[in-house]
Amino acid sequence: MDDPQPNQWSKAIGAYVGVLSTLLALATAELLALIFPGNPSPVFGIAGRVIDLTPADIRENLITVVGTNDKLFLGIGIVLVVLALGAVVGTKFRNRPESAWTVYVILGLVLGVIAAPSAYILWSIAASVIGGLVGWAILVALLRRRVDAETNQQQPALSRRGFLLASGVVAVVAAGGITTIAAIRSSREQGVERVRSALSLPRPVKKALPVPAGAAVDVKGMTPPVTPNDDFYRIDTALTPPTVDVTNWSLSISGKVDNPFTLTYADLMAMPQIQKRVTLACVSNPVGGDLVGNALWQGVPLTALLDRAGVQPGAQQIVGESVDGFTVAFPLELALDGREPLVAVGMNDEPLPVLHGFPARLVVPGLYGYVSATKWLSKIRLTTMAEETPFWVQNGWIADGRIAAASRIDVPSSDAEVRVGNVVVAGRAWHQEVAVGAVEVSVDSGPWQSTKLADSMGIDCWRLWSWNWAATPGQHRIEVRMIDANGTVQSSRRTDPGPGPSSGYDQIMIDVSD
Ligand SMILES: Nc1nc2c(c(=O)[nH]1)N[C@H]1C(S)=C(S)[C@@H](COP(=O)(O)O)O[C@H]1N2
Ligand SMILES: [Mo]
Repeated sequence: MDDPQPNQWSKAIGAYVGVLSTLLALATAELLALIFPGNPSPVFGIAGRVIDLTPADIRENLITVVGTNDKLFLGIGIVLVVLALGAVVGTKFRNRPESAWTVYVILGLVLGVIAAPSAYILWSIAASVIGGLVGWAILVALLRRRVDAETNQQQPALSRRGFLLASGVVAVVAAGGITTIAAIRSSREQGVERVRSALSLPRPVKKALPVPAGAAVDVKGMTPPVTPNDDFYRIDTALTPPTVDVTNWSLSISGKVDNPFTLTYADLMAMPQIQKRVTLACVSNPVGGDLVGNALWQGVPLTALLDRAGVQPGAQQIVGESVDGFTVAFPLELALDGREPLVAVGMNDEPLPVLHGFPARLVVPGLYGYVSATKWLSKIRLTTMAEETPFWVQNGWIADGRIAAASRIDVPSSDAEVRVGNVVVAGRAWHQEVAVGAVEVSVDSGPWQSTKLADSMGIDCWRLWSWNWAATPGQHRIEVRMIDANGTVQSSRRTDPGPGPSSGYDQIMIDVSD
């Protein structure tokens, strides 16, 4: 085989150096982002915009998508795109790297603007442009050319050895920088976790009733009445959960109020707190899905904050904004109809876990998370409907976020080995606002049969149910449906989530052996 053409070699070297230069540019910008106000990370910022701008046809799955480790792939994808751009720039400018500076500055500017968290655009631009200039300096240092005095021809300023050595050093520095960034990020997370675990919740002025012993269904594999924090589903747009320093955190109440005010964490902790057990659900939960959890929340009643602020007559909705700029909104009247929304600081007798919104979040009984449950809460605003459209509604989800009637089968799981005879079928049902009236099951499209409801934990919570099935050999299909306290049967129309909640009966297929 012949040697590759010299020109192809120089292209490959240009691409390689271009990749190295953008890797170091990104590492520099990310490192600066850790120090700069607002922590304007280019990679996480761009990922946030990608999530915001995802087109309508994939929008339906958006909430669940960002709830999984697809976020990691999004981050890696963004880095790869930037490195690919670097390869192109390195190839194009391999013989005149000095003049590439405009490209690096423009790329830095564009990235900085796109990635900017709302209030920190200048810091974001500064981080990306400085990163870009460092990348350019690397390109120049490695690809610089000089004119040979004897032949009067251009040739690389670095010897082959010098080039290998220098590019090796750059690669090591970039790898070291990225490791450092990861280490700083994780130590920040641990720092917040240390602060959080040292905190304790004040004694509530009103405690929730204890969970009745009969609220559980005692069968192997069945969901407990209250979801432990580690098992509670997590859905949000945050690539990494915001790490909030409680000594600097504050919560402001503003907009159409007479007396806008701001609370520190200490202020909030000093206010009378109550406990409430509430089932939180995600609108993108498919039929039979797991994006629902029941916890004991502790916090300050939202109405206490509204009373202190003095809501003006023109106010129509409550907007909750997080430290990372995510917003939800729900009608003011739903906060005032007695359902007792909370600014929650505690979850199952612990300070709110970081993943679930530390230091404070909104919890509004009966409303889906996407319209109500702002985690890492920093601002509450009273506005008119026209003034502000919340995040998920901008993304096509319906504005009415009341939780629909739903039921599901938890056991047996579809892959369970089931023998002929008595089999316990059990699950959960919920219809906050109205309450569960009855749960029925049907085997192989046979008649609907009543199940036994476990004790209620209150209308804001799901209710467990169970049914003794005399299982016969063969394959069977079991369906479940809920009838609410008003006698309304849950909708049987099968729909997927988006732009509203899913509907239809959950079912399992079971193979029963002799
Ligand atoms: N800051 C912030 N809060 C948020 C979200 C988010 O993306 N960012 N997602 C909401 C959605 S869609 C749901 S269903 C709930 C989920 O809360 P959890 O993760 O504690 O279960 O949080 C809500 N609060
Ligand atoms: Mo959600």
